[in-house]
Amino acid sequence: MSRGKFITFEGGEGVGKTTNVAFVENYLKARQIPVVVTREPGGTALAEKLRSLLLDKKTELIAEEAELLLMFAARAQHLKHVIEPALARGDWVICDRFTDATYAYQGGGRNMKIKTIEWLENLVQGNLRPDLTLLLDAPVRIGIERARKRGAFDRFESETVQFFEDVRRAYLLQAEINPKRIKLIKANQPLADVQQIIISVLSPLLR
Ligand code: T5A
Repeated sequence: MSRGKFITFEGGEGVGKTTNVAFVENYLKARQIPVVVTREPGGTALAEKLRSLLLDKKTELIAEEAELLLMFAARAQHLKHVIEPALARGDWVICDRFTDATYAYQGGGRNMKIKTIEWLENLVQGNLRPDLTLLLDAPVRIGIERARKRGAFDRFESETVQFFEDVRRAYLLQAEINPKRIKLIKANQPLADVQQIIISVLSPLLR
């Protein structure tokens, strides 16, 4: 049994990650590929509790260091109990956000040191990195408009436009640093066109 592939979706608020995670899930299932769909922060009972704390606007003011550590605490649980076992049994894992989000939000948005994030990444993940990351990119305004239609904002969605500009810049930098792994896809085009590009990016992994 060969190891499964690990695919992550990334991007700012409302760019279409969840929509396209479902699209790829159906696309792979139609090809008889066993798929586990999951998300971060979250994916296990404990990690989902941490997600609720992290997203809840009513949680006490969270120190930046605590936010960073809670993201990696949730990730450690998720890797150990969901992602690693799934990949080991040959399933593909599609994850809605992963560590690039930490570089973007805690690194870019909160200005935490990249070296610290790298250190935690190595501690929690060892050598594990996604096989493919689909970075959906759109102007901040478009993502916020799409997310707004969904209703009340969570703790992150309530941040300033400047915060999201910083997040976007950090994501684009991640793509520049990791051009083999991260495929940048323009998300401000019709969904059918976005999904056509996603299929073309996925196809080398299917061979
Ligand atoms: N976080 C997370 C960190 O700070 N650090 C970390 O390490 C991690 C892992 C998680 C929050 O946690 C933070 C970042 C986040 O703020 P989340 O729920 O995963 O939150 O992230 P959100 O971005 O809030 O998720 P959204 O559901 O808002 O955005 P999606 O999933 O990108 O967007 P989606 O698919 O729900 O689409 C939004 C709307 O747009 C439409 C869809 O139909 C939907 O209505 N749409 C399009 N419309 C037109 N054209 C297209 N091409 C479209 N694509 C989608």
